[in-house]
Amino acid sequence: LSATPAASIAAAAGSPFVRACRRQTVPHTPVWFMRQAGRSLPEYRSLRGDGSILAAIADPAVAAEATVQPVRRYGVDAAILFSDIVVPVHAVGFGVDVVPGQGPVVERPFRSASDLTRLRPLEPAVDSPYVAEAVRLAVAELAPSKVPLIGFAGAPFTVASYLVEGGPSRTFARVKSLMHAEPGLWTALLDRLASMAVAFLTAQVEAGAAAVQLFDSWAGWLAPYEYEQWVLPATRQVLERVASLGVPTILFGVGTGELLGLMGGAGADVVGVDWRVPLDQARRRGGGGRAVQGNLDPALCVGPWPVTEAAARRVLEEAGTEPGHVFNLGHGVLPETDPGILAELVALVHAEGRAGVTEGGRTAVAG
Ligand code: 1CP
Repeated sequence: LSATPAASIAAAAGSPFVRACRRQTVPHTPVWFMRQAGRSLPEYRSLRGDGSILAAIADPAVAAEATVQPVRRYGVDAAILFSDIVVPVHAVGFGVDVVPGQGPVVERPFRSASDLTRLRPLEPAVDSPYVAEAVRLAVAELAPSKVPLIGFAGAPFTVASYLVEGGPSRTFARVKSLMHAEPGLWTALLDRLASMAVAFLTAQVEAGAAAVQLFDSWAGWLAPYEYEQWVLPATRQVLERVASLGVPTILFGVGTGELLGLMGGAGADVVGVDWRVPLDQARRRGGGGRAVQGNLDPALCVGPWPVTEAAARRVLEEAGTEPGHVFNLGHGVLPETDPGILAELVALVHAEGRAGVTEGGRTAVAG
């Protein structure tokens, strides 16, 4: 492990991905895919076998290899750490497991003030040292290709939704009830989760992550007033505290069309957008001043290729020519996706993307 974390972050500053996050000119539109490491890759399935995902995450060599696989396979412009949004709460012993085919499941859901005692502050070096180790291994592996690594955490609301609901939910009825009925307890819960997210992200950046994404996947199930009053303050707190680390920040959620103005003001450099809002409108709703990330419908990546191609060209058209577009899907890669289609998609985005793209990569990187 030669390069120091600070050196790898400095090197990443010239990458198309980091430059696009900062709305600088780029030699080509950068692209990566949420859930790019996963079941759509045969090499991932053979690496993982049938073991628990939390065990794979806790094995730095396995986690680093799963992180790097999609870069080799697809030629994407960024890797994302192989981990999960429930790792910090698992690491402090809240009692979370990740069940195959289902997702996070909580043994004793969060119901009352006494449950706060099960959410002590995260000490990454003690509670989850394998995360920083996986970052260091992946960053060392990626160094020759100069591909930056994205660290991530779950945003306070989305992590709270699993703790309160006890698992994946379609209605979010319990978590909304807690928020409305017990605002004091709700705020205390979100404060704890915000501090854990800051600690988790800081450890990843200190180990060499060159950008961070905050996943507020289920924020779109809230009305704007609920988001503004009960979710945005804790989210903003995470983003503001992480901003001092000096790496770009991305805030993403699904179904957030009505929240994009609020999310644009949360403090992230980049706002992630799902497929429901065309990127030109998303840029306006985000209030300007932010880069956008997205937003090809993952369902249209299942193929056939002409379907994917036409939809991807539409996204590139809507992204326009202003700097500040990171191409991605509107949510995670579906397991049934053909890896060959994603590889073709990367080539198409590199050839046809126009947002902030200057002729000749060298002048672009100097600009
Ligand atoms: O055993 C398995 O393979 C289960 C599938 C799986 C994987 C591959 C889970 C369970 N987590 C992960 C890894 C993971 N999780 C990554 C790294 C892989 C990559 O992106 O390349 C990331 C970024 C996450 C983040 C995550 N976990 C989110 C935010 C992203 C999103 O999809 O919105 C969420 C909501 C989770 C919870 C979770 N973990 C796993 C599942 C199936 C779910 C979703 C459950 C639900 O629908 O509520």
